[in-house]
Amino acid sequence: HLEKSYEPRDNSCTIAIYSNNNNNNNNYNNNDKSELWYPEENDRQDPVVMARRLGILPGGQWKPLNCHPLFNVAIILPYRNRKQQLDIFMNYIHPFLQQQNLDYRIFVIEQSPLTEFNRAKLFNVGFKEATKINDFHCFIFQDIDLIPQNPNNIYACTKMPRHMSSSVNTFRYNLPYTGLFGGAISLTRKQFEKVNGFSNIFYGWGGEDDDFYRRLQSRGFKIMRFGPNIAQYYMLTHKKEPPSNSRFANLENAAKRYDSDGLNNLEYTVLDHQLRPLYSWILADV
Ligand code: NGS
Repeated sequence: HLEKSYEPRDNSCTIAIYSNNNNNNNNYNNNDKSELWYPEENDRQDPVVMARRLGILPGGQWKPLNCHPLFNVAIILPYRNRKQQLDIFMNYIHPFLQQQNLDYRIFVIEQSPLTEFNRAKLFNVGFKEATKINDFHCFIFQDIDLIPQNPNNIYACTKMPRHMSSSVNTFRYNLPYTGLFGGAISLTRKQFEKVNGFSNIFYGWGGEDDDFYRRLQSRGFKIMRFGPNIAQYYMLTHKKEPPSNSRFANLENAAKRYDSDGLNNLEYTVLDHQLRPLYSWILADV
């Protein structure tokens, strides 16, 4: 069900499927941790050294050179004030994406201080800015505290929007509720545009992902998930944010805002940007 970004050719890259999946058995096997990665909180490398070693171009871009990639992906990461987690994430994600033979680029969208964090709006900003740079076919919107553990969890798009992180260690690898669409998700550019992106009004913690799920439903999208053995993530530990007071009120009138609140009324200022060794950094006032 993968949506290819490029026409397949004779020398198209293959997608490696790893051994713990070869038995065609999608039943979750709690004991089979053979291919799973467990991040260490000290796993960090010098970014310049890492970029050189892995052949990553400035701004966190890479594509395979020995075969023709099939997938062209922008990874959008909202960010503020979590330097250590960002380092750990970069340390794991580049080798992970390279194993999958993707043509990818990583964007870190940092929110300027003073206003409350607005995860959803930062995703919209990342989408807009990435789209200016390149004709990305597929977008991954994800939090930096989530490390994908199974190399088969491909960072590409599917025919329907995909919830990628349905199996997280902090939920004992169970999905807490069917409508959860937070953590890590993938959508094609077209799918994202069709729902007018995320709502811009969710300042503070919670609800923005639920709103987005309803947007998808209202536009007739069914979401998909890979099996729980593939969709496994390890969440880096941090203090829980207090939930926002406005989130339920915002959700209540969600349906009225789908067409007027999102990509089409997005306002922000880019205060600064840099091509850092492992990612493109954008500082935005939202
Ligand atoms: C719901 C939140 C979502 C959030 C989910 C999981 O209650 O935004 O919990 O959160 N919805 C509202 O607050 C309305 S988690 O346990 O992963 O921190 O994504």
